[in-house]
Amino acid sequence: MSIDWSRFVELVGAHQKFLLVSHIRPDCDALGSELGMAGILEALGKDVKIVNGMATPPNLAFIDPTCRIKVIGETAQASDLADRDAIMILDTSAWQQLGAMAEVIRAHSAKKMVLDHHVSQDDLGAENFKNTTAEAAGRLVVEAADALNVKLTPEIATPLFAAIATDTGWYRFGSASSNTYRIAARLIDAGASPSKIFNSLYEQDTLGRVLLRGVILSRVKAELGGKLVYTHVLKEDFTNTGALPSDTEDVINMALAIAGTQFAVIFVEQQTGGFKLSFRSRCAVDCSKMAEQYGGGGHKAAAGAFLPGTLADVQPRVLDAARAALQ
Ligand SMILES: [Mn+2]
Repeated sequence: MSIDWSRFVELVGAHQKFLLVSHIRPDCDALGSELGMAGILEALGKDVKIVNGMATPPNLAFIDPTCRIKVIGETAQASDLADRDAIMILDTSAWQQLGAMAEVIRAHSAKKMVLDHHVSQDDLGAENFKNTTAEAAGRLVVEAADALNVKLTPEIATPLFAAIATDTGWYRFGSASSNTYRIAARLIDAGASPSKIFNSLYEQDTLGRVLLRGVILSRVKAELGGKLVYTHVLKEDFTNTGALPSDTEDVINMALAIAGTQFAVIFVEQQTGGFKLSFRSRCAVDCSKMAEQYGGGGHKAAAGAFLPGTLADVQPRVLDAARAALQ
């Protein structure tokens, strides 16, 4: 599916006041694509506003150093956007993903355009510029810059490098092709600093988070010749290390990185008691089926559930089920 860039160029040329929007729970591809596109349109003399349905999360604030991305109902109102003659929706094509901006877009008479790489698609009343084979929306924004003959500056290249980096797991997923690396090289030449971006994205842990990770990893046990690994974290671990409940994210994936591991479980004690279970699978065992036994759910490769009780109550039951599934 290739994009008709000549039509895109025609539409950009025909409009002057742009509103850029992306999805709720904004990630780096959403925000980076908006900021990159804003820089491109401004290089062409356009007036650009960026407003989302949800605030930029604190860990991604670095990408928007001048805080130009606004939030509807908080730092921007629908009445501020009445003068826009074009709305460009980036990195989503679904009403549900637009949050409170969906209402603003529906009610607005501006020309609407979508620039996206997702398969799912609603009729947003827009002209669609979609390439579902693209590894990131940010890559489509680079193509837009080329089509519009806009030179990449550090302000444009930096958020776009971050956008493509995050959607490709720092250029390592199967979606990252040799072309992805060519685009990355161009963005670096234009002023993006991979080391600074990596540091901002992935080297901002708190001491508590690192200490908690150490506690959890020190408790990892392996069974069935290493196929099954599991660990746990208790309420007191959070107070002892100064970590937050959200600091347990990703630790389960570290356990799954042990060679030969096929199934991993982490038992996380909740502040109000009981345990949250997270399952990860790299084999035929379906995590969602495991989780459903305990009233939870998820996907084949990753799922979660909650069980009341102490570790001594919960752990043997779940491990027996995991052992049975793996044998
Ligand atoms: Mn994306």
